[in-house]
Amino acid sequence: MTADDTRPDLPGAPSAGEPTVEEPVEPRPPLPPKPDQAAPAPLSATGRGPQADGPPRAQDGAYLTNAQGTRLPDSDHSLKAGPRGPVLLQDHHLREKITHFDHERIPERVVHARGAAAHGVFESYGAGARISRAGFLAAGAKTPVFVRFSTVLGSRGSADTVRDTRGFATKFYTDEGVFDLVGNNIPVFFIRDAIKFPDVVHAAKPHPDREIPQAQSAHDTFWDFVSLHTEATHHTLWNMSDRGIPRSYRTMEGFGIHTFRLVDAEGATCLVKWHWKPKLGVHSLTWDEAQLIGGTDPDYHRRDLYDAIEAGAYPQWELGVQVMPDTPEQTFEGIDLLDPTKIVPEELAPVQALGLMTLHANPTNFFAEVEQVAFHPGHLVPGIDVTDDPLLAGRLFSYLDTQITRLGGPNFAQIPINRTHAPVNDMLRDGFHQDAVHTGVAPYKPNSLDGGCPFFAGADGQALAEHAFVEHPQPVPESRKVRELPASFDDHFSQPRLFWASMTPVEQEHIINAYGFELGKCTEPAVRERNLRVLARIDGRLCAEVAAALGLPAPEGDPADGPAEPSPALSQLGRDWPVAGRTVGILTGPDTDPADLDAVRGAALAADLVPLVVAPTGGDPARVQRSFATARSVEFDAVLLAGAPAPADDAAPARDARAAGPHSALDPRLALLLDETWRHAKAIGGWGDAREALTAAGLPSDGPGVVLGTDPVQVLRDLADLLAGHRVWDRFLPPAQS
Ligand code: HDE
Repeated sequence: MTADDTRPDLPGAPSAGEPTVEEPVEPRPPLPPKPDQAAPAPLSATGRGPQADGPPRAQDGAYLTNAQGTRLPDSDHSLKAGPRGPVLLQDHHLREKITHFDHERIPERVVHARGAAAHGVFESYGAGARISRAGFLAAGAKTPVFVRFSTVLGSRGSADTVRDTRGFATKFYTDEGVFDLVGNNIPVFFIRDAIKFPDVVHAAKPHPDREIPQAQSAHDTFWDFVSLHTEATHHTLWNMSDRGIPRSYRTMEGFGIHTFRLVDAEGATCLVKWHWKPKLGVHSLTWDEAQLIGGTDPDYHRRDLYDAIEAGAYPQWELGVQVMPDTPEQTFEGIDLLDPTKIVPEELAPVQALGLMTLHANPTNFFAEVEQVAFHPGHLVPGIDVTDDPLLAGRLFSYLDTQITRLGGPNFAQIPINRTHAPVNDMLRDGFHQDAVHTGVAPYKPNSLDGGCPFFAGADGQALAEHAFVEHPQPVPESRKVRELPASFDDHFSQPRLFWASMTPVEQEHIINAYGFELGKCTEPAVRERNLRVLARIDGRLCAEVAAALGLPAPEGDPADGPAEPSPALSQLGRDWPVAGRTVGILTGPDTDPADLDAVRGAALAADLVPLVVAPTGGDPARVQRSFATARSVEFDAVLLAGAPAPADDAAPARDARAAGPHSALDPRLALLLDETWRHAKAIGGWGDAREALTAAGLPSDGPGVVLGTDPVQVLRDLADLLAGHRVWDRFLPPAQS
């Protein structure tokens, strides 16, 4: 007998000498497709080890393995002493699987936790080469980009359509290194000194005792802070405007906020403010829509971006700059360019286009790319430099610092999504998550042991220095150490007045309602009253109407504050925009003529609209995309009544009490859909019995933004014309004016 013969049999294993019975061999399923190893992951020369130049090995081969590459026959049962026995500590696979799972989450971003992102390309027009030596601004240069959009206040799982500022952060993988343009969709900020950032964020985040409300500014601590710290007034006013509730990430402007300094090949400088201008125009939701969507589709903006890219409707923005002379005062037309609570009106310095960005690919893996991307305003390239804006100075510290906690150490630049496309030869060594296998013995300078390598740019002649980042030798003002801001920063109200004066009556109405709602949610009387005093300094009517909504007396304004010159560029109304990618709900009934439906669908697709056909109970998915049970008006930018209204069906559940009662001739869900479409000022078209349907829904068939006709294709064309203005703004006016 050998030693092995004394060993007890393992459960399930054949005993020695016992004949083994071959399991019947089932035909092997086809192997899963291999991931495309040539996928465009940014490459790095940081590491020179065996796996340096590619994404970390993952999902290689057809078989399930553990983290060390050993194949596994079972990952569904832990190792036990018998089927009903205790689990054995020696189950190293169980321990690896559970341990890894336990550590899957990383800390969410302290702000901007909720976001969505996409890959794309930036194509330079060449105009920027006149003011900056940045290579990616040269004529014809094409630079890969990754853009992350975000809300600011909410946690990772919060709703997309909350009233908030949106982040608009772009990583340019240029040949000269990474350039990050970390901007927002609002061109000013709450504070002007980074030392106040923890204060404003603590005030705006949920209350520390119960951790509510989520992703909202409508609570006491936020309004307490902004009323006491009135430099926040301008940003707050933008938040209360329609800019706080964008229709889509695709229809948002982006702003770098701070003034940056561009440096050309000869060393000449100018001061600029960055702008992203969406090709689809700047559009917003209505507040009612935003709230409905928050419930029906909290992922609305994320879905909208991904769906558009999947459908080939690639969103585009032009990158532009307002160019101002780099004078010793760093002011322009009396505006302090170092003050991030101020804009430069476009009428004073027009935005000049430098290139076009197209987002054309969705992320492959949300965590690897969207969650791990690390932006930093200090990621600059030659030709782009910072100014002494004190808010920007703090950001230059904060973004690097935060990644060390969030991404677990100082080597986050090696994570594939963060890797530069330029060769890296740094002297940064070791640390958590070090992927590179550095060679050589002398990661210090000067050295002789590694032959003096790597060399400084310029050591080899002027040509090398051309691609080096050299800080512009900006003179530093002679002064003394103080904890102060310049007196020019003291003006907190001239630009809020300018913004208010630039809004159309509809936009002003929305702002009044937003303040009424937000301050109405505050429970501290002193907070409401103090905010009314702030509003009085912007505009008497704004203050009076918000006070009326709160049932409070309106305080007097400051007579020293006169009216402001409007900047028409700030209004979102009054222009026509491309309708590509906008959705049209086509509401059908049992008697809808299929030929009409085909014609109108074809015409919609030809106009680059997205037609979504709604039938009472759904149908063939190739022809019908929604049923009355799954459709909600907020999904559509406009609706068409394709002839026959669907009659009320006793069996159909009324989803909304308002819709059920008076409109009994219509299916209550259809009546609700029409009612919301009307309330949200969206265009309505129709033919055949559409007029009766509208009447049955209690809506005026001859009201603004309603197009009825006999030719379905012509009706669609008229509808598209209305859509170009985004909404039927007249519907928001009081009845006498509409
Ligand atoms: Fe940020 N900000 N911020 N911020 N910010 C962050 O960095 C910070 C500010 C902006 O999609 C954090 O990686 C300070 C202005 C965007 O990953 C953090 C100050 C503007 C994003 C941080 C500001 C922004 C962030 C959190 C005041 C518009 C999301 C996680 C001095 C120009 C980037 C992170 C993404 C993210 C700090 C003010 C835009 C903590 C200290 C002004 C778009 O580092």
